[in-house]
Amino acid sequence: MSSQESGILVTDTKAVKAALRTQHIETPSWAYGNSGTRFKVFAQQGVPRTPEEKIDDAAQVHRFTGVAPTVALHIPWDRVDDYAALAAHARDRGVGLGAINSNVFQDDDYMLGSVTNPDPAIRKKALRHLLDCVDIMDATGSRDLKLWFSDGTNYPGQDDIRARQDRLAEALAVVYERLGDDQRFLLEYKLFEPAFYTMDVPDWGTAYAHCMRLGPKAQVVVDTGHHAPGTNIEFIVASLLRENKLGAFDFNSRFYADDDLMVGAADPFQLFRIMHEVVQGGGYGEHVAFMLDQCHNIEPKIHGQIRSVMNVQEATAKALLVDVEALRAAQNSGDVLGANAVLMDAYNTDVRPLLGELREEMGLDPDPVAAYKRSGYFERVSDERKDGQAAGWGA
Ligand code: LRH
Ligand code: MN
Ligand code: MN
Repeated sequence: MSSQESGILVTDTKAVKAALRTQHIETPSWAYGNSGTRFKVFAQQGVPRTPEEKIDDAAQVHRFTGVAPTVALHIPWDRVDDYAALAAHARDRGVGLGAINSNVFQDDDYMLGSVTNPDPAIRKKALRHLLDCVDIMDATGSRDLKLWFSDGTNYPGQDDIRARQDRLAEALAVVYERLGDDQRFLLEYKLFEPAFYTMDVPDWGTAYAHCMRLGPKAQVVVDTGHHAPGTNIEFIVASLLRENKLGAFDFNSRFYADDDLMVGAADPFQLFRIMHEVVQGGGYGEHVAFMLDQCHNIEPKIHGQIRSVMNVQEATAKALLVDVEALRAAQNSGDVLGANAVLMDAYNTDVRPLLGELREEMGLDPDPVAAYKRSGYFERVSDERKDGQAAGWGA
């Protein structure tokens, strides 16, 4: 959407802004509650006590960024009696409910696995939960069911690797059959943790193989924090897009493992490279969901979510600025450094003024963080939520 003329980047900013205006970044309900590491959960002021209050906070992120119109739920962390009423509450606050995240990792029963557990009774219980989540999707109008399994083994010989894959395939097939025409499941992989010898869905290859067998309603989700150090995530993104199997991202940053830090904080260049593949691979649209999967353990949460949304926007804007014609020409003529320079030109562009303009055109403050701070929301809810139990992991 841009062209290089005598060293100056000439850009069709209108087209870039139009594309950015339609961006949809989903925030996770669990980002608003208390969180921590396995060593300590630090309680913060003003933290929501209920799923409704988490939605209220998510609505603030949308109010100031204009591109975060949905919030993902995690079940049973966000258990309520009436999910249709929760969806109505969200609508009332100007947002919608997004992906339903299943949780088959918190019960004592799941010590040796959920859907891959050697005990059929526990497998049945886990499957029941996944099907219950689809019922919830029916009530909330959610399209996506996110499946992450903590299942795996710690010791060689502990269980049969192939039998566990068979049990997984069996459960996934039942869930797939239960999905409505407009629903999908997103299968998430993770290299390690909590299991350390084998995870049952450790990588995109395993997730892809299971999804491929089932059909188009089974898609892979790439959680950016779930890879070995040095993994070329943009290659995975490009490959999944080629196969029409990239369903979503769980965005976050990592230095070492599943750190769940703010997306774009640790490695904004990697985020840009990922977004470049998304844009070039035809993944920029509602069929690839951009979700945040983060926890703000030491920083303020709503502010942290606003920053994260802005970080994704900035990386996207840069990816949209890549001069594709110049890139192709350089690539096709074997101009290695010329091609690299085209990408770097886009990456090194300061897109903050463009995003400020876009926000003004959308009727928003150009500086979402400042506007949020000025709004007094945090002070108000800190006061209102003084009493009662703050929501947090496991709540
Ligand atoms: C697992 C994971 C998965 C869970 C979330 C809380 O590490 O990324 O997406 O649902 O964290
Ligand atoms: Mn995740
Ligand atoms: Mn994770």
